[in-house]
Amino acid sequence: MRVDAVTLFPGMIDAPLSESIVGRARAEGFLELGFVNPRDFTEDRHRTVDDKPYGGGTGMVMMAEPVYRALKKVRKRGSCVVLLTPKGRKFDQAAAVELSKKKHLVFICGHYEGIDERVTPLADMQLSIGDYVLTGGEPAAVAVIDAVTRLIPGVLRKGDATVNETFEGGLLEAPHYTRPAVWRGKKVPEALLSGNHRLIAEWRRAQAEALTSRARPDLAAPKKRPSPAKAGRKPSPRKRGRFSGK
Ligand code: 6GU
Repeated sequence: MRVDAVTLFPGMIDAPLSESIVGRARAEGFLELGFVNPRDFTEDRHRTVDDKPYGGGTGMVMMAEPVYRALKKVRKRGSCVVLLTPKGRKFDQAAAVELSKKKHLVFICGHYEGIDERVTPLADMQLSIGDYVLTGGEPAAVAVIDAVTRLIPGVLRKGDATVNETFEGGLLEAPHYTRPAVWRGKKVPEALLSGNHRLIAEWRRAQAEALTSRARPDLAAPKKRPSPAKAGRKPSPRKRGRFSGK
């Protein structure tokens, strides 16, 4: 797969994606990652890429023309252009699977307060990695490219399997353990030491279900609309999840 990133800060993407499994995928040619910098498509002496927002307000806005020219340089027929923005559709495993089937992805990374709105129609899709604000789209591009790369056939070796993992089948993964069998008085669950593969599979399934309903009730519950009688009521405390501050 070919991926290009339109970014003012290529190092923010290149460096983290040079390590570990994605670094190896690049070295072995499963992923070709390129960068194009809007600053290289400016014509003024200061190589200006941003300007003050019309209508006033804080921060700077990335200018449309340098981004447009950078995109034009890398976009081909069949490219899928993804704009990274907190206003986008929430990135999840299903989106990663969808993107992993494309031949060429182009990520546009905004910085400062965002990009001139007139470039948004150039994108086929807008993605956000969650409900929080980053300094720019680059860390989001890293997350998305990482999640997509590991789905490219051949990138993961046997033993790094993508089956039975978290979010496949809508469940979190059962906990993992490795040697020693007793560590500082804490034992590995009996079922995992049994050597009985059916028992182990059943234990993992039960753990995954229990963990998911505790930690992520939103994943566990088949999406149900509240009955009219319950509408507007708070969920019972137990259903609010383990990271809800309780
Ligand atoms: Cl894609 N960009 C920025 N700037 N912030 C984000 C984001 C993207 N996703 C979540 N927060």
